[in-house]
Amino acid sequence: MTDYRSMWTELDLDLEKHDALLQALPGMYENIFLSQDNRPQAMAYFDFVIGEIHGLRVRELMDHKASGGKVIGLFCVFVPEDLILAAGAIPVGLCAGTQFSVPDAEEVLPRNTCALIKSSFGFKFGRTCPYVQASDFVIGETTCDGKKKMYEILAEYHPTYVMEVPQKKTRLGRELFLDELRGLRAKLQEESGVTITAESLTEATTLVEAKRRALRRLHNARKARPAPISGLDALLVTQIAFYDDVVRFTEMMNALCDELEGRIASGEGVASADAPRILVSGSPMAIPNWKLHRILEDSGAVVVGEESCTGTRYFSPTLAESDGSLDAQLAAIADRQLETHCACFTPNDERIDDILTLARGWAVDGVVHYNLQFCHTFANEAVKMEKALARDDVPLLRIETDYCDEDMGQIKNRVDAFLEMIRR
Ligand code: BJ8
Repeated sequence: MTDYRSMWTELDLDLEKHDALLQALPGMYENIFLSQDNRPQAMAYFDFVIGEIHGLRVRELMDHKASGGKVIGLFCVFVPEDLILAAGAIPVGLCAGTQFSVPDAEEVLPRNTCALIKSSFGFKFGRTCPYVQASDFVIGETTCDGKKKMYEILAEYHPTYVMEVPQKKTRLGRELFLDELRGLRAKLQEESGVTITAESLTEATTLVEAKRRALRRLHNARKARPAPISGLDALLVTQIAFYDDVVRFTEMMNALCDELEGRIASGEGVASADAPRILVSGSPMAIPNWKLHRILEDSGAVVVGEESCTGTRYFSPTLAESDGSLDAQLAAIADRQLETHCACFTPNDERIDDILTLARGWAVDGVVHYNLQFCHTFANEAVKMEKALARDDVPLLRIETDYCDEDMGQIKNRVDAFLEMIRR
């Protein structure tokens, strides 16, 4: 086992707290992931990545910095990874999914803030995340109110740049966003000393599109009955997509998909063919938030899709072909990003359409709407969604929770009752 202590010291981590965090992970991972039956063999790579979550990947980032490159932290899928890669920098997702860092955040942020925001901020404030410590700066965005106000406070502790995301998918909204992308390009160039050219952007978008294609391939494999992979494993690889090396990740994803397609051809699955098929929709589940999937799959369901930013909203929108000029490529990126149907938009009926399409195409028996407490945008949108699903006769369960374990028993009871109703 490599000793990374000197690297963590160099990153100014709070070593005592960080040790406590790392000690909790292996047992939890073993219980949740390694205990699953009939996992695809190609998951071994992703298990390795998690085993090295604060080790090898962080070492790679530090080596990149030592050779003059930049590392940039992100919190939202609206910030385009391709533009960052085109500046010779490495993007890493910093949205966090653990209760561990929430108490630190609550020393500063209002308690009635969503757990994702508190967990992300708490990692910086408590100096327990090597990724934020390794980042030269972070890029926030004006999506929900909680996030955009948190960035103002975060800026007191870490270099922070905020780009504006429009509230409406209108022509003016698109122009505003395109202008923000130009501003982001200028910022990236200034920080990295690298000029983003048409060629470097094409190279970067090709890599990122290949990663998205591999994620879509996995998503399509989950249409099969029986499901060839658990929802837990599918969620895990999507979470890893936010911080792993883009080329290596894509290669490993395609190896996983080869195996899954072989399983589909031979009728092999991870659950019985009559296991209730569930679509999870709503707030993103940042690593290591596996709470709802674990409850659902422990109760005998199989999760076949995630309509979330750790799911379809991350990889489904495709990048249109352009004439290859820098302007046209930026416009194509703007168009693609604005196809992300986040609840921060108004109106946002396209998201309801997406959920209905997924429910039909993935032969879903029920939808579970996952809402982080104090996330008002998704909570309000669930009202419309409930009506739309009722019209299509698709059962819906609405779960509102945070990162604590205390309500797991209560959620399990509700999930059991929901699955029982589906089975009947
Ligand atoms: S594009 S979903 S990643 S903003 S859960 S912090 S919305 S209060 S994460 Fe998101 Fe971008 Fe939208 Fe996706 Fe606020 Fe809600 Fe918390 Fe959220």
